[in-house]
Amino acid sequence: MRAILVGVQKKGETKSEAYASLNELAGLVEAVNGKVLGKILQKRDIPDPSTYIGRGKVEDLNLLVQGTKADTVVFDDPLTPSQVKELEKRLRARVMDRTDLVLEIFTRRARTKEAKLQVELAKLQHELPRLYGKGKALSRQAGGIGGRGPGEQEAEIRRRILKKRIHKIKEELEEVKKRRREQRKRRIKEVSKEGNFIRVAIVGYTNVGKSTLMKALTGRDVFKKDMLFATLDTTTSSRFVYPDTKLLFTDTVGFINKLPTELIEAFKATLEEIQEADLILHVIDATDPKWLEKIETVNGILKKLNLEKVPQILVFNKVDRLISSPDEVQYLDHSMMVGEYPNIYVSAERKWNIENLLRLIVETAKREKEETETTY
Ligand SMILES: Nc1nc2c(ncn2[C@@H]2O[C@H](COP(=O)(O)OP(=O)(O)OP(=O)(O)O)[C@@H](O)[C@H]2O)c(=O)[nH]1
Ligand SMILES: [Mg+2]
Repeated sequence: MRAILVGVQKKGETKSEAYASLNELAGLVEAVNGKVLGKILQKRDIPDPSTYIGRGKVEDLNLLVQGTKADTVVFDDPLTPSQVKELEKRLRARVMDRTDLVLEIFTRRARTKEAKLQVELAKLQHELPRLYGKGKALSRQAGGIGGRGPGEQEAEIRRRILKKRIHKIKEELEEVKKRRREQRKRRIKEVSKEGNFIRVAIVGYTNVGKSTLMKALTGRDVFKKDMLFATLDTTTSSRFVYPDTKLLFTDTVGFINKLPTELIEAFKATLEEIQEADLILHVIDATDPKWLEKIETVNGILKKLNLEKVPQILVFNKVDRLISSPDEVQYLDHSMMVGEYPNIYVSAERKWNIENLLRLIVETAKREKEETETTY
């Protein structure tokens, strides 16, 4: 993919915010091994109904596309099917939006049956409403006037097929959910025999080091890589902190800004695991200048999943890039204090401060438990 990126700076948005979003989009293009050849940003409050950006900007874009021999133009915001069609005609290149790109990455990364089903569901649910506009366009092409043209009939057939498949996948995912629930029940029954247990979900923006932290905490080698959305599957692993207290950790898929709703919906089966967690380890890349915005994005998605009430610990990771030894952690303390949750600095890769994190988890979970017990 040789891509040009297009973003729009909307009302109430600063130029640097709009550029940050475009830079992230560039990361998504690289995640499918694409190359970014140029970026265009337009200041605009209301999108043009037929081309999203203004007509003049489309001309600039066209020159850039032809000049760089780009084959794809990626828009940072959702486009309507007719906008895609119009833009493709004018630019003579493939046009896609952020959602298409994220779906593409997820499709490539999905390995297990469950992940594949969830991604397929998200794609179908993304496509379904788009078929409505398409039918009319196809009819006009075929010369149909009024009523239901041949294009619309074709779209209707496709819609019916999609709906059937969606239904089938949902049924299969229900089965998966049931199996997972039973697995969890069995697991909990097993561990409760051994004493106390605390369920901890590792959550955060993509590429912050969740899987690496999982490995540092439990020794379980889960797939980790310097790429967006390395993890699509939920894995649980455990570790004893005291002879009678076991921590159960769950590694999850990474979040991202403007994560398509279809994907959030589709991944609910996997993310159900977080629902039952006593505690969320919200992992943050301490070296990322945009860490505060990313905390907000993650919290926004947690809210959509009805998880905003689960207590958190904010884990600032990758501090080995900021300091040269774990002893210097004290110099970092309190500079990043945010909100009501406890904070801690760690390096998952170098295993710095992991023992303190374990202590903090136990303390926080205990305190939360006491608080809920006194409230009722
Ligand atoms: N320097 C440094 N790099 C780290 C640390 N923790 C993780 N990384 C690196 O960050 C990259 C992402 O790590 P992952 O553990 O895959 O991140 P993730 O949050 O699971 O990512 P997704 O599953 O893609 O959402 C990898 O290249 C890791 O080696 C750390 O403490 N220090
Ligand atoms: Mg991961």
